[in-house]
Amino acid sequence: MTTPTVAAPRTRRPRTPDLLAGLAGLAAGAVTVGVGALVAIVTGPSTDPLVAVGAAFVDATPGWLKDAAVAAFGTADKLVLGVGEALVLAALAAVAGVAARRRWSVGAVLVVLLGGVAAFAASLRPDTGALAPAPAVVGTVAGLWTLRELLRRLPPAAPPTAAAPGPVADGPAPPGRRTFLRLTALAAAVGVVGAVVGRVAATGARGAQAARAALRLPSPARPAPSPPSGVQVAGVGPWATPPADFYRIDTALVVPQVDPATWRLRVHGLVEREVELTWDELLASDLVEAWVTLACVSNPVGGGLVGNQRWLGLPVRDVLARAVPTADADMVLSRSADGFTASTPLEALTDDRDALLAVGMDGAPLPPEHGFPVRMVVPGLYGYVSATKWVTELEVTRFDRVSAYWTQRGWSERGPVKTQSRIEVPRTGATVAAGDVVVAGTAWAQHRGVERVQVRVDDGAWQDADLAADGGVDSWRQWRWTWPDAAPGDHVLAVRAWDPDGPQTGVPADVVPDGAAGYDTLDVTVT
Ligand SMILES: Nc1nc2c(c(=O)[nH]1)N[C@H]1C(S)=C(S)[C@@H](COP(=O)(O)O)O[C@H]1N2
Ligand SMILES: [Mo]
Repeated sequence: MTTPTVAAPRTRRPRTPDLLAGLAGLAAGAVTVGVGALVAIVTGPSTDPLVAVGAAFVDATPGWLKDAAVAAFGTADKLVLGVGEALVLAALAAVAGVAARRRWSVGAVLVVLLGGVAAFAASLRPDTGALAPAPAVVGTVAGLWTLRELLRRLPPAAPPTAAAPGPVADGPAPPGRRTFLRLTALAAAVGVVGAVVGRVAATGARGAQAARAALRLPSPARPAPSPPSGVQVAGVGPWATPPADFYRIDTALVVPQVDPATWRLRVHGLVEREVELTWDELLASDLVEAWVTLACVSNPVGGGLVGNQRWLGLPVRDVLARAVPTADADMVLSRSADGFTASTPLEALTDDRDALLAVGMDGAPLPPEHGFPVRMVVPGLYGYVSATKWVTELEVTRFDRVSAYWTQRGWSERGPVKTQSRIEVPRTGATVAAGDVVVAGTAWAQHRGVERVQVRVDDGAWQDADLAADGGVDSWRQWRWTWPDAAPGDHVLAVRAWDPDGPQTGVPADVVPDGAAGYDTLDVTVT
């Protein structure tokens, strides 16, 4: 049975009720999110429905997409994810409102499904307990109730007439409609305030933060040598990266809050005896300090996902020596409070390099986003296979038994840092005056050492640059070269660094699966 439409006059169907129902859906969605965030103050930041769904999305993201996100948005990738998630949720909430107006059960099922996804995502987080689904469940109930109450107050549609189609266009809104809009705005406001208060309370001045503020780190048994004068070349970025400018890369949508008072490091697996280390025991041990340059495997040639700092911590080999790895072990899988894992060759943690369970950065406790209270730092390896932040567990194991977070997503299981160099002076696209031109930058070959840096102009021969003072084999090294008699015109400069094995490769490689390669180049105009 079909309705004959051919002969029907062109009357417009009243759209307004759908629009208003969509608004009601949006407001109810805001209430769901806000109430969820408030409940998450009690149950923990990673149980917040938005955070939990975002985290599940991050974990399900294939390596190439993560790589593309970091390439496109750098360290703003989390913000972009949050905004995208909010837009998708808003659209679904509006659809649920419209559906519920026509058939309550359809709208309600959609809302419950969304809530169910969030509850499930929260229960999957490794750092949440039995109450993990609570914020999503309570938020969903509050959202459903809001939607129902708002839809009950939906003003009746103005009857369409053929002569003047559509509802009242101008003049004051009828009282029913005004009340509805006010209530909808109120619900939306409650939701937004709840979300903001919840988020601030969950990540703000809580246990870990307060503990950090009250902390004083012990002095190292072996302090780092102060860097020799002359490590810094004028115009090049700071040799010691200020913590506030230090790149941040991790999968955590909210910074894990780990209270040192309850922190434990569990060392287990292929060991003769399991070891459990408390914060007090860690601080009472002989701590050492070392300058180490940390680099991200996602750093493109010439990029900024690399930084150098002075770390304070306990050598990992001291902890492993207490546990005594068995002869068949070849890897340590470190695990963080929020479930991230990294696979580090056992050898890199037991040889004489300064592989640390770090508690300090730049003479202060680790900033929360850089792993407070304890993280790993291993010279010579990319962060994704070594630098676990908020670390709570070391499982001594074998590469052929388990694989770590990024290895499961297509990245190499081992990640030695590739020798690299970049040009920082002059800036990209710069115009310089003909004559002698200073070219300068940074090079790194952690734990092997930069032995030489060379610069090439166009297709000319490689020229040796001057190396700045050496701050240690695990730190990057700055360099400077004077380009004699630069001639007017457009030129391309390239740089390459040498480690003890020879020059870095000039063959370009993508960041996947084990780090970018190729020469950093600079287009410059000489006038
Ligand atoms: N818990 C945790 N630790 C982590 C990561 C992570 O996602 N979670 N990312 C690693 C990666 S890929 C890098 S490059 C370094 C970055 O450390 P930073 O943010 O202190 O610079 O942390 C490593 N440690
Ligand atoms: Mo990384």
